[in-house]
Amino acid sequence: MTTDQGIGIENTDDSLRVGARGPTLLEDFHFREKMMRFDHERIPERVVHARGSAAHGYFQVYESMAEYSKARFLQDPSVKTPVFVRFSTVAGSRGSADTVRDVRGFAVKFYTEEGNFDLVGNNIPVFFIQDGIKFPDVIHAVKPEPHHEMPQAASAHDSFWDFVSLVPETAHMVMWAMSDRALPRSFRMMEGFGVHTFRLVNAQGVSRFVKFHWKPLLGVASLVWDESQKLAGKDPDYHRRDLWEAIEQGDFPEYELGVQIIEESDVDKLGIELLDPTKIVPEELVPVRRIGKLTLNRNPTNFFAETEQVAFCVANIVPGIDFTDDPLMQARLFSYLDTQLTRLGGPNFAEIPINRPLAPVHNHQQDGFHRQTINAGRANYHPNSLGGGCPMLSVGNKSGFVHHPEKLGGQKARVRSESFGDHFSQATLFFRSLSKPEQEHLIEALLFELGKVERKEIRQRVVERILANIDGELVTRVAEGLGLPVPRASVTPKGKLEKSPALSIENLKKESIQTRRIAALVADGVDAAELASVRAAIEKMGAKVKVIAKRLGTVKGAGGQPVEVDKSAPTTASIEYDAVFIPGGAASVAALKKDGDALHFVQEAYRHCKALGATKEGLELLRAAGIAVNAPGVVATEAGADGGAFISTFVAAIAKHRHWERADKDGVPA
Ligand code: HDD
Repeated sequence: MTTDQGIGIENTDDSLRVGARGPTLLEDFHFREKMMRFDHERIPERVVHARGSAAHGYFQVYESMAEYSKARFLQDPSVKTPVFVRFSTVAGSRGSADTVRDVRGFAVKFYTEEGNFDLVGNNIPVFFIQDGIKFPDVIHAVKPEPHHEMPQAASAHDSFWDFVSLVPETAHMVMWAMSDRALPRSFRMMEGFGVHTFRLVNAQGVSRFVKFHWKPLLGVASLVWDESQKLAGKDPDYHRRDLWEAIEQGDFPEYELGVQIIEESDVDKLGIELLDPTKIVPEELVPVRRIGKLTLNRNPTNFFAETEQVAFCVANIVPGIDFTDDPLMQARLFSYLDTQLTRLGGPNFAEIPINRPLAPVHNHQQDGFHRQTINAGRANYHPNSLGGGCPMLSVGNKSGFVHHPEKLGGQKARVRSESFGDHFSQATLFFRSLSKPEQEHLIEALLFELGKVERKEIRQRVVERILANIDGELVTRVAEGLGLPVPRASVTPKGKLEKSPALSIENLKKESIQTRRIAALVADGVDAAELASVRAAIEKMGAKVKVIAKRLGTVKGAGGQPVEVDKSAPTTASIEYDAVFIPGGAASVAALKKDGDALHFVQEAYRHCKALGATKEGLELLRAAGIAVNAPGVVATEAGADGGAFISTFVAAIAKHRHWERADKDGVPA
């Protein structure tokens, strides 16, 4: 151990003092340095997306994209481009819970040979507003209210809904934010979107419009609201832990990069304003082509140095990709650079290790707080002869960034194009594309959020001015649920599609149980052989089984053999698992039936529509919990698992993720 000056430290536990009980000496340079450093450990958190978790990995393109883009990292399938990816919530502060209802950030920094490319996206493909000049307004409205700094990490309050009710361009994103998309099961199981329309530009200078997508290979899955709220208390780090553990266990999260490429000449035919970030291009109109894969395979070494200090910037771009005139994007080009000055304390943040490009940096930038580079020589200007003209412009080797020479003309004015005027048709498309259970969840979310709004006129305005323009059933159910008069719906869907199946999570599931967590409830007397065989079969398919008992240590199997316990009941809960298994064993099940925690565990899992499996006496625990053993997603067999269809049926039930069709779930308490 040394001081910051490299001087060896022989004692760091006692300050330097006069006599064993006397005062501390000012001379104690080690104490002063240690305390000074501690006193200044905090930096301002991000003004949005303060809470995040990140991982290292790499990106590989499947085949050369030279036809569309000259970006070097999109040319050669054998090249692995290093990446750093940060996932985040938007509204909460650094210490808030992971599972709140919110948009999730999905920011990817590609360290390409040609410099850094940052794709700073979200898990929702549209945004609340059309012009970045309104960003401070929407964020002020959604963040805790200024007079009492409440509520934390939640949109269920007056100022957010006041804003929504007065700004109809929020309608589409509000539908997404109230849907299950805002409650991801895991960062590994959510889509990502670049949101804006970008350009891809090839070596011939031909530009095409592009929308970027991230498609998780594990499929898309969400939590339910009751579960999310409980998780926020039981494990506020639920998503962070999930990402960390998956990578530690070698279950590397993977996402395919998708592109929707649109020829400039096809824009009019498409009939969608590509510069409006409140609009999607439905995948049914322009298919998503999967062009490469992102793999996250290494956890950060130090949270602060990497996850906290990483600075993403929409303006970090490489030749072959370019911006558009989307007014939200244009504002972002400024904001991300600017915000780091306060957050990272000066203009040299690109020199922090996590932000440094792998590509060499040569320019005349100099000085400023925290400068690391030691510029050599006398010439810190261009052009110069004293430095031999260095650094040379990137002209000869064609690697210099040349902005796409878009032709522009017009009058200077603060105006919004009429083509940005349709605020509701895609909100309607989104709602109508959801499955019935997803629609139910969305309605329940609105009843929760608006139910928390104190001012009646705000609730009424949201219903009348926003929801009434989206869907008749939606506005009726919400108005009735809030005890408000039902306004007449006035819905005029304009798009080419009635529905876009790609918008429904139900269509984005993967028939796999890979990385799912299954709880096995046991007590002394458990049928250990049965537990072991079911566990082995499930784990062979990539899921993880955790044995849960009242206490840590071991329980006695029916034949006397010890069974290792992974988690004690007080330290865990059903909400941390995707499914529950109750093995037989008369004494074990008799004990569980008398155990309130065990009954609550299965009832809660049932209410959250998770798969439940039980064999032999295990069925009695279900019955004691008031659960029908033939309910959807309940896989129960009086016989043992061996030789029967139990395993395959249970695995299929887990792969379905949730069994929304359980009509009687309200009859089971939890
Ligand atoms: Fe933003 C952070 C995503 C609109 C201004 N934003 C931030 C992060 C993500 C996004 C993922 C966290 C990056 C990280 O992990 O460090 N933001 C989006 C998306 C938007 C969007 C997908 C709409 C398409 N943002 C947006 C606008 C503005 C900003 C319109 C301002 C004009 N965003 C910021 C910021 C942040 C930020 C204030 C805070 C911390 C940071 O940049 O580094 O500059």
